[in-house]
Amino acid sequence: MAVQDPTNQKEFISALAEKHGFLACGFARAEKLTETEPSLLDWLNKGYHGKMEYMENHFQKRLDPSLLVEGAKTVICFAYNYFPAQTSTQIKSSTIDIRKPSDISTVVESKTPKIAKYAWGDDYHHVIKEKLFDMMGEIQSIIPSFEGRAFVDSAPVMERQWAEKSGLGWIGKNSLLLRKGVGSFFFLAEIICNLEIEPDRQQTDHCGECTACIDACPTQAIVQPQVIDSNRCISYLTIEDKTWPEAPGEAISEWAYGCDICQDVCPWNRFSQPNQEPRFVPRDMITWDAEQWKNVVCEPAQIKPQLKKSAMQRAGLKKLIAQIELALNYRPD
Ligand code: B12
Ligand code: SF4
Ligand code: SF4
Repeated sequence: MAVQDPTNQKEFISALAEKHGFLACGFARAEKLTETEPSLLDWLNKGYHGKMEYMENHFQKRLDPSLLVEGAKTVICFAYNYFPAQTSTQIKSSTIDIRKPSDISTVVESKTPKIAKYAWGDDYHHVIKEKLFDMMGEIQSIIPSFEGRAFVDSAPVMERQWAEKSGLGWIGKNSLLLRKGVGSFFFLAEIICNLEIEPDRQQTDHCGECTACIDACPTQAIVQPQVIDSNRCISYLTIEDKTWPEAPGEAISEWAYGCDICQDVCPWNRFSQPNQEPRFVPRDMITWDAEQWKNVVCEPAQIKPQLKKSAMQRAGLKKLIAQIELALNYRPD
């Protein structure tokens, strides 16, 4: 059968990815990430993972896909756009320069608590997992010997390293995967499988002399190019650190959940195009004014319908409300 020819398998899977709305798909050989081992160890030893203890687990599995999926030969990497249409309309219809730290957010969410764009719609874990499962079914029906597992932010997989290896883009100084002509507002996902498929070529780095993300980070969390100290990162504090903010909390920014600053300022994100995913249509709260947010602080139950199927549930209601209150009280120097 024609699809058993390696080149055709690649074309077939790439076409499936396109059909399911992925903006890109790339292939890497499922070998151990030997060159990443010392820097991962260093990152953990410095405590840059903060209280995310799960990052300390499965050290070898994190580096070696064959320990995660028996018989793994190829890591198929996917990128799925989440850049919201609202924001892009604002950019295109005005004189905003998204290389400046606060511009996108200023227009869309002026004086209101900010929420990272990745969380404006339904939880991506569910949306993308569903697509990966559908694709695996379709692959198996054409290639019966296919065996694999799907991942999206759900297991010890170094997703940006695999995406870089598979030619999807390069790891920028903000540590995120950037793609030429696209930017970084996309999720990463993988299928690790037993098919032997010709790997794609790794792309070159296109950050050049730019340091916009490092300069704009309000908490100096990008301690050196590509290295994030989570303890300082607003995204970590507002999503992952269950003990933050300690009462009485001190406002550090207007971000109530996540942080997009090191992406908003990146010149490559000028190329961002609105996503086409119906389930990523933003919740109403994205357009709430300060009064509506203040009402939520008084009556937290009001926000519950907005959190249905949302990734924001990860923070927990109590933490989220505390962060909304802090963000409302934030006064820049
Ligand atoms: C833990 C985690 C976080 C943590 C830590 C961030 C980080 N950069 O690691 C926190 C909570 C802070 C976080 C925040 C965000 N995250 Co996050 N996160 C993850 C997760 C689950 C694991 C990442 C990981 O393995 N980190 C561990 C460290 C060791 O990895 P590393 O950064 O690659 O570390 C390398 C460097 O430090 C370097 N290094 C170390 N020392 C040295 C020295 C030198 C000289 C050099 C050159 C390099 C170097 O080597 C290390 C190993 O390769 C991934 C999903 C996944 N499974 O991959 C999502 C993921 C990276 N996150 C994602 C997103 C969207 C975000 C946010 C944008 C969300 C938001 N808007 O708030 C922010 C962005 C913050 C930022 N600038 O990174 C997306 C990124 C998509 C993309 N286009 O890249 C991912 C891939 C999830 C997904 N499936 O889409 N995240
Ligand atoms: S997400 Fe925000 S706080 Fe974290 S590194 Fe980027 S700009 Fe800094
Ligand atoms: S802002 Fe500049 S340095 Fe940072 S990731 Fe984008 S291009 Fe690279």
